[in-house]
Amino acid sequence: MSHTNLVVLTGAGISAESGVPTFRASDGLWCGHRVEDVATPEGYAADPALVQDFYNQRRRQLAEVQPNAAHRALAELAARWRGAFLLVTQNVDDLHDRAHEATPPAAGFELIHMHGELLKSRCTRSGVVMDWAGDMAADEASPHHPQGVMRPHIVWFGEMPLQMERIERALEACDLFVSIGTSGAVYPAAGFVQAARHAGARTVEINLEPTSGARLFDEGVYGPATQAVPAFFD
Ligand code: BJW
Repeated sequence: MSHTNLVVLTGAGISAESGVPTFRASDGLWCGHRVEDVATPEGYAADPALVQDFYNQRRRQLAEVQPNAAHRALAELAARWRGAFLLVTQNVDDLHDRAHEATPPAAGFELIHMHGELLKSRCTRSGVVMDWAGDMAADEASPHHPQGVMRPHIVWFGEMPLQMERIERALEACDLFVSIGTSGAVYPAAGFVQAARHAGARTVEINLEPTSGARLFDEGVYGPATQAVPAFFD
């Protein structure tokens, strides 16, 4: 490929074949919960124990899943890519991290978890982020601030996604943008394709099926990520 500035956006579809559930199920529930009850600051304020339990359970599930061929194909690409490569994931799992640990990337690669990370927690007062060290209680005291508690390091609805300035800079400079396994239902990630188009990038959607925003992409590659991603980057 003759491109040098690559931005890849991934969503739940890339981890689906590893056994991590996607978000937008037909029954409107996500792991049996209404999204407003567990993924909003209001839901957390109303019932912190329910929200901590939900995330504790999902953290435990992570131990049972492994990166799949799509994560590995991106890690192999990052090892051989001679340019800037920003991988922005909306996923809070650590499957990209594990794939890149197994196949270290070349210089110029960066991974951003724009919606946070399941295996981290954050002090509500100081903002200090810590590695998760076992199940968290509803009122887990923060070691960083006398009035702080440790909450999940997750970007809930209505909160600002992480490292947006860095992502916007990369989109302004990119010449290839590839969106993998995301429905494009959640902003600001759903708007990245327009920013990439504005920069003059070639834009590609890889997904199980065309999404409602498919017309915004120059190309679509449809099929399970474990087959479509390695084939596209081969
Ligand atoms: C496969 C596959 C296989 C399956 N192979 N493919 C009205 C209009 C516009 C915006 C808003 C609005 N009202 C509110 C907003 C803003 C809001 C928003 O977008 N809401 C929408 C619902 C409309 N956004 C926010 O609040 C965000 N913050 C924000 O906007 O701040 C202000 C701001 C302003 C200006 C600049 C910047 C910021 C925060 C969003 C936080 C999202 N958080 C969540 C929860 C994380 C917590 C957790 O995990 O516990 O993040 S929501 C959930 O959705 C999660 C995901 O990262 C995110 C995206 O989902 P994703 O990954 O696309 O998954 P699915 O399930 O939707 O799709 C999977 C796809 O894979 C499907 O297409 C399948 O076909 C495919 N697939 N198997 C390939 N094997």
